[in-house]
Amino acid sequence: MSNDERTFVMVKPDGVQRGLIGEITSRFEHRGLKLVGAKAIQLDRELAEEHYAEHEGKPFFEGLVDFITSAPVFAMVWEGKDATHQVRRMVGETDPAESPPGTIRGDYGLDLGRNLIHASDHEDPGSNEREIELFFDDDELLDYEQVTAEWQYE
Ligand code: IDP
Repeated sequence: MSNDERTFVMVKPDGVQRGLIGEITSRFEHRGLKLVGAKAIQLDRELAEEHYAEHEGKPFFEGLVDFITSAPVFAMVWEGKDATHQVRRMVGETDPAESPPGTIRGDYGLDLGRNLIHASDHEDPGSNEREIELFFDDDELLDYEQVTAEWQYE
């Protein structure tokens, strides 16, 4: 398994408004993942609808697009061993009420429609790369050595 898998993560408007960007980001830093891209952006409906295209037609779709475009989000790309799967484990279940304490949604959320964070789905192969491409240009992503790598990987 390579140590350079990249995954897409986004603090949603509720996380940004509640001042949780730092709390959430520090979890990925402390885990040893490498930050290779980050930006605060305001999503427009076109990008939001494309990002959530798989949910089009579902009863919550319009509300989800309204919510995700209602205020800025903080988009990131994290890199590391098994990054997509490991980040999803740290995020928890889709519904914060079902997410165990210790996960981001389980520690900071209570309601399905305000679950703080998006992360690429490890059960949907290629979703990480598709989402990174949708949100970031190539020249917004960094390529650098993490000086702690030899203390994190055998
Ligand atoms: P995920 O964010 O855990 O990957 P998905 O099933 O891909 O979950 O759903 C995308 C987002 O849509 C969820 O994070 C949540 O914000 C919203 N969502 C999903 N299911 C419902 C629902 O039944 N009611 C309201 N919002 C929902």
